[in-house]
Amino acid sequence: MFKKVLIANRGEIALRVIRTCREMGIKTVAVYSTADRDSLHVKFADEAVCIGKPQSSDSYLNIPHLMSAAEITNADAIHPGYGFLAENAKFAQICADHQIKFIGPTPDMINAMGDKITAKETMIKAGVPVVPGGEGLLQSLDEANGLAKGMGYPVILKATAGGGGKGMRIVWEEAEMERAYNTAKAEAGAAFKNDGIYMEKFVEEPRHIEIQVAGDQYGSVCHLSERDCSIQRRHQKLVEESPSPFMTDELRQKMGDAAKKAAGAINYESVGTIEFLVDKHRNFYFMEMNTRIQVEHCVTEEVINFDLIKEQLKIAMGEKISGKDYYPQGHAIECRINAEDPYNDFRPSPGRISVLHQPGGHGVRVDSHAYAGYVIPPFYDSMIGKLITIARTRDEAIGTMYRALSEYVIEGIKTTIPFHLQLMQDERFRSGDFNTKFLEGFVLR
Ligand code: MV4
Repeated sequence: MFKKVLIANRGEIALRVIRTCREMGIKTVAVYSTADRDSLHVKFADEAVCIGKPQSSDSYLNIPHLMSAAEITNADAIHPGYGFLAENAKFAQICADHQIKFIGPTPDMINAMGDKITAKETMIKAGVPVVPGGEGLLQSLDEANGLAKGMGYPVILKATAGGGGKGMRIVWEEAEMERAYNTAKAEAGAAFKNDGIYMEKFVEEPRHIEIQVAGDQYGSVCHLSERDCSIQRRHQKLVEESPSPFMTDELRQKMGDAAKKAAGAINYESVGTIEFLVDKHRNFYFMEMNTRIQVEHCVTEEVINFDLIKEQLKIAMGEKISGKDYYPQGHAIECRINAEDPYNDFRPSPGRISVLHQPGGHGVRVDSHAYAGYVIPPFYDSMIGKLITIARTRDEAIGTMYRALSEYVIEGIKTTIPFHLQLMQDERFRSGDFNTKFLEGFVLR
């Protein structure tokens, strides 16, 4: 049993972890940069340690500072949240070397999924469907041209060290290949210090549907159904929901089985997510695995009535999972409330929240670290909260969301609320007929 957990993160996820720890009788240590002195996670934790200057590299990404904070507070575990060091195998290893439990998978598991070609090879061996493509790294432009001719255009070039859309290039015809090959390689090299790229057939107008999984230290894995994350803009998710409006019982069974095979192939420990591309014929393909708790975990919590952070802590403490799968009851939708101007290309809008009224009532959950008077610093991501609604049906969850959004008052900064209000009234969104290209044609009025 953990006595004290240090949360190596900030914002709503730090608060989210503190909440569950308090419910479980576990003491918490918040860490904060000088820009986050007045943040709620600092106020709500049992202890708080300043770990440096505002820049993430001086604070939330600074491993020596974090380890010192854990040592002086005598923490026996570290929760990394999402982002920052959550998928950093070196950090997980350093925690292990200091007899501090990293609340997440082992460094080996992080590495196995961090390199996309390795992950794909592991999935092929495990019998998980992957997008057809070349085997391994591309060695030359000639090889790329030959491979693309063989499978037919369009194709996509991806960085093996990438993920989340960084360093990707879609190639529609051979004339574009040389440029795409060179820029993808250069971008990957600059962003990840690894310029390895690989090729896949480009799946057109796919949905992004991911399966939540959990595995324990004894080899059991289960799935906790899906989330539809197709409403994205420049690889930033804006809305997530569970169940997916595109899901059928048969597809859920197949994708759930594939997700368990994927996690089982690396003996996965902790909660994690298998991301799939799903085409219009309901063919699905492994895309990547997220070896962390995700922003959108709340929609799953609401439809399976289950605290995923508690589960993650219990697994880290060596508890067994039941091994049974979980299926959604009702429908949950999450809107990300960002300090961004949706009328101005979603430009960040940091600053002071002068007036705040958060919605409540039946079927409404707000996960946010915002309060009236809080100053959103410009140094970190712009998400200031998540609004989640839960109802019996998708239509009702959308209705509750529209009502809750219209009660939400945030003054002093621009937010994504007007975008979500329009989306909830959009006929195509309401019909469930959308894919990852949906927002390209969406005009805010
Ligand atoms: C693809 C694809 C189509 N075909 N791979 C984007 C993020 C990264 N994880 C992989 N991504 C994609 N990979 C093949 N073979 C389309 C995307 C993609 C995408 C995927 C999910 C959600 C939004 C997206 C937006 C653009 C492209």
